[in-house]
Amino acid sequence: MNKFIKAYSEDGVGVIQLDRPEVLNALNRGMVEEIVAQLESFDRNELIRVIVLKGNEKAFAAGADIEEMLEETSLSLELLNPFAEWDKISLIKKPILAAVNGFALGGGFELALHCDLIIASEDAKFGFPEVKLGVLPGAGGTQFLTKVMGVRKALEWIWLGEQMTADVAHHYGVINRIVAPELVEEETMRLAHQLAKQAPISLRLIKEAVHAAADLTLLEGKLLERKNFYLAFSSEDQKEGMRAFTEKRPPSFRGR
Ligand code: DAK
Repeated sequence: MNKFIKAYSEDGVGVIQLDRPEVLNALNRGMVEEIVAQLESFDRNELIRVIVLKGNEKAFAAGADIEEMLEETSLSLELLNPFAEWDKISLIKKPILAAVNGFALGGGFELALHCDLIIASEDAKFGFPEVKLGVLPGAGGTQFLTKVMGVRKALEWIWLGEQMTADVAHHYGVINRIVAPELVEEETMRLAHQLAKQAPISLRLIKEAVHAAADLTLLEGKLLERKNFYLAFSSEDQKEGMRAFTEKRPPSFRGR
């Protein structure tokens, strides 16, 4: 039984709602464990094709739980290695969409950056306030933001610890879409259902190849893409997609 999240599914879309509204969805260890376990469960579930992560109207997540962090020591972190849990998010093969209303700060921003697409409200606020707490982003923030914005802009935002508006985040390619606050969930689900109709194997092979582009040389990336291209040809969905085209009907993909 989950204590810090709610999870449900809707026509092939698995939804995870962060649910600690009294602390703006501050991420404690238990909540991160529940999120990761639920992501892995959706990833294994053949009926789920796309995953949505959302918060509430005030916050996606206002960072890691500061009360909990206060108790940490270098040794407790080294021994527990809580970041290993976060690494599991990067291993999820299905598309993950973040629906962001309000604050996505610190670990909350990092959680959104672990997602493949980010849909945000006009009044969403993104940022890394860690510098004001005497630490630094630890769940990949310095790496994710730098890969998207470049060194100078990432340094400016992470050093100053200021909150970025949705417009600025959109300008730098940090988020995909901006919509009115009351439409964030609707637009995210619309996009999720649209993706859920695509060939699931294509989606996962594309996700792997596109994410790899950030780390590989052009030649290495092209070789990975090619391997995935060959792999797609052993799926029933490839036959179905191409046959449907020649028969002038919409394809019906089964993820096989
Ligand atoms: N932790 C704990 N409680 C929090 C919280 C947080 N991060 N953010 C908000 N709250 C609580 C507030 O204390 C307040 O509780 P009560 O006073 O009502 O008991 C309640 O949520 C409502 O917050 P505010 O009253 O402050 O609401 P406002 O609208 O006035 O302000 C705010 C919203 C987002 C600007 C403000 O709450 C704020 O500055 N929050 C803290 C932002 C922040 O510094 N976040 C932490 C960044 S460091 C790790 C993985 C990841 C990380 C670290 C370790 N491991 C795996 C080990 C990540 C680190 C971070 O995220």
